[in-house]
Amino acid sequence: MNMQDFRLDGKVALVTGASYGIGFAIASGFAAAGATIVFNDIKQELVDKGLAAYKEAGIEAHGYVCDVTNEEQVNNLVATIEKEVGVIDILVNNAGIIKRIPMCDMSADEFRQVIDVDLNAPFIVSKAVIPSMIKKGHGKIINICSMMSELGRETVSAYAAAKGGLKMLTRNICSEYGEQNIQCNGIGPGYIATPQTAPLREKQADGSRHPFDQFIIAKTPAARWGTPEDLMGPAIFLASDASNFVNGHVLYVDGGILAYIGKQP
Ligand code: NAP
Ligand code: GCO
Repeated sequence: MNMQDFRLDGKVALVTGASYGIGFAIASGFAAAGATIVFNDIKQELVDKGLAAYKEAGIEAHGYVCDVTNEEQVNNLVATIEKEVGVIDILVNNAGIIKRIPMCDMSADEFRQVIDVDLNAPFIVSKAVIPSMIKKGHGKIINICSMMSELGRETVSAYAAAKGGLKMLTRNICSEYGEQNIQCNGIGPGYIATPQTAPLREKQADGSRHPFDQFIIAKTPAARWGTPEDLMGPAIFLASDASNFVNGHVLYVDGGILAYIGKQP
């Protein structure tokens, strides 16, 4: 076993929607392992914020504005990265949104928006990077899935449909391109403290914990929310040569939620 296999030196990694949150942490972990970091976000203002945050962390990242649901923008992004930075060795489909609305109150348009960002976009971005990965002879794609790739919950019908679909897209990319030495795996984060989940952790007027916050602590054997940094090690593993025979797998990083039936009465 060569510990160098866990390193990412000389690799170019694109992490989508990585100005902050989970994407930022994963990209920072990749940088610590030696990779060159490229990220995009949907607005210039966010890209600027991201660039400043990477700089503060001592990382020289390349940031671009790109809406991952727009195929033309994505193709231009990938062509620009290849010209300005190099061929993408590692793609992390991280950009995502959630709408917490009971299904019968949700419009078809709102449902489609979630599917568009959380499922169609990983298809579009993966499709844009795979041809160059094939030419280069290797590639790593990591799709950021969810507990909702396995479980349902009130109010998240579109998100669960998209993340369940993303798990199957992961297996399909593995099936189609495994022979070309492309490994496509997923990471299924548990409940992670980021802006996306901030409304679920808001303190009550009397200063007590939000009931959802209490529910998650009780459902998680680790008895805490995850942090974006909890995802760094698993992401580095799946991006590195140490995982070259791991393909089509979803690695759940959830403090044990999926293993646990819940506290006995
Ligand atoms: P976040 O804090 O909301 O960050 C997501 C990023 O994606 C934001 O910068 C967002 O920009 C960007 N984005 C959204 N739509 C985009 C588009 N069309 N094109 C480009 N960028 C876009 O979310 P997070 O909590 O870090 O989550 C990251 C990923 O992990 C998501 O796929 C999420 O579903 C998944 N996840 C999160 C958790 C959790 O507990 N937090 C758990 C499991 C899975 P804006 O700020 O403009 O929206
Ligand atoms: C929710 C949460 C989840 C998490 C995460 C769980 O409303 O239930 O936001 O969807 O963000 O995806 O893995």
